[in-house]
Amino acid sequence: MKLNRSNLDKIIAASIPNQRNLNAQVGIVHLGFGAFHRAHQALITDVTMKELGGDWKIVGVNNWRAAGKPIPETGTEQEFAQQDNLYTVAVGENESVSLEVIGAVEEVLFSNQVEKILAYMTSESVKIVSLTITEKGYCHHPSSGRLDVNHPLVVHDLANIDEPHSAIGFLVAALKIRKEQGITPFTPLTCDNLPENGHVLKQVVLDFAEQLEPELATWIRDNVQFPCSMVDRIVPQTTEQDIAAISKQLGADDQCCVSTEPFLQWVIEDKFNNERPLWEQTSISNILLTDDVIPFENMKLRLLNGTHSSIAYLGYLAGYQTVANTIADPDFKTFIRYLMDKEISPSVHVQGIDLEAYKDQLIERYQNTALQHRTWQIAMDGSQKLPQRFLQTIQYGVEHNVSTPGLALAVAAWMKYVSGVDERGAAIDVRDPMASNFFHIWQTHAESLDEVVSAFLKLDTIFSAQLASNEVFKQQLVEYLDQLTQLGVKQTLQRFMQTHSIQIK
Ligand code: NAI
Ligand code: CS2
Repeated sequence: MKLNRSNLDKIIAASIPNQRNLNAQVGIVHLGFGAFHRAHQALITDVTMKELGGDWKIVGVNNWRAAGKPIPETGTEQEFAQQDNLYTVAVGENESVSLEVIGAVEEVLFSNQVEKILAYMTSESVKIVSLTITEKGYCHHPSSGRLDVNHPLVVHDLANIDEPHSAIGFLVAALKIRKEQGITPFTPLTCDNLPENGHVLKQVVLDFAEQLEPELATWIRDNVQFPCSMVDRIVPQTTEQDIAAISKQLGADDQCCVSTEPFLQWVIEDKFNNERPLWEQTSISNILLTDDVIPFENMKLRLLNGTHSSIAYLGYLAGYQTVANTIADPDFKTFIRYLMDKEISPSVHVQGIDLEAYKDQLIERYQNTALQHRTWQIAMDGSQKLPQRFLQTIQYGVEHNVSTPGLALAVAAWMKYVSGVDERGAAIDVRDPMASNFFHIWQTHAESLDEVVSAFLKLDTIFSAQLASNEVFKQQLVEYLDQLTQLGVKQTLQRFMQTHSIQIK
């Protein structure tokens, strides 16, 4: 039996949509209709319509062209259509899994269906265009936050604004039409893991518009709000095993399901051009509208994502395939908690949060065996992630006399990881827009780790000038890279904890 509208009444193993969300009108376009959006914003909006009503159905767009993937013959977009745009969110905690069938989606489009996408994005009924396009989707330089005007997608879209390939191109093309037709702008709402994500999105949109049509840039600057938001829910890429297990539990075939954890959090800057769903008035807790998201972003990007990436690089190199497997190793669990307590927490200043309880909960979340969250998946796109996950915390430490050798070890593990060879000599499938740069560095300087580190520190889209010229940081990188190469991860961690008198828990 297929999951679709005609079979909904046969589904007994899950909560199912009601007529309010099934029959609502479109109010949101989402660019980057991936696993996270389906388990977080789309689910929250689904509950909002179920409980409070409102026309907030979602049109999802998968920017496969921008992602460098061929347009698939089959895949999410077509399989959504075959399921009447219904899908299941499986919420798992260790042995227990509960299912929610989501009815918030109107349709899912390929990114080459430009006319249809722009028709939705320029419709007065669409009040929000949200994004989860991955850090690399912003076509920006992570160290400066400015648009990379030489990015192939940006070059294409500036010359073909009526046929955009990038998410930024789609946003500017749609805002241009809304300006010309006197239609109130939508609110671009970024839900990506970037510090001050709304400010980053505004900057790259303005940089793009300035290149295209300066008066459009002025109009956007004066009329369009770009709220920041902090988003949190661990949502691994869906595997074939997930699809089989969820379909079996559901009692219907669902090719578009996702698996996630019970925890979710969404902190949103209350700065919208237009109406929005009343997400914070639903039965879902941990949704906050506020004037200042940045302290919450710093807390999450540094304490969760900083330790997530540490687990990813150190865990993968040590041979651990998942977060849960890695954190089950006492050496790793102790090191990760040390990072949280001694190196990252001093840079986190957020009101109204019990940070000790938050960190305890993070460790529990990592231990959740219901999620097969691969270290390989988290390890991807490090060139876009390192600044906000490691480097800004290290920079804070330099400025505030907080020693961060553990984070330097994590950066060294990243450098080792992107060499493309693990400590057993096996090849690593490195996914990163700058992967070729990293391979070139290792091929050119493999004889001298000092030269490898110096070459990496010259990558100014990743490392700020201050950090690149910090001799203590550089020496730490050379020392740990040498230890990782000579001793492997486990012994390096054990030596680190002996040196710093850290008791294994
Ligand atoms: P995913 O791989 O399932 O989906 C990524 C989406 O981004 C796809 O629709 C893809 O077409 C699009 N995309 C990829 N590269 C692009 C580009 N260069 N330009 C435009 N679109 C592009 O990944 P998932 O899990 O949905 O995560 C997406 C983002 O959501 C993450 O990068 C992160 O910023 C944020 N996020 C993810 C969480 C998670 O646990 N998965 C949790 C919190 C935030
Ligand atoms: C992960 C994040 O893949 C990654 O980089 O660290 O997607 C992480 O799962 C989320 O930020 C959790 O909210």
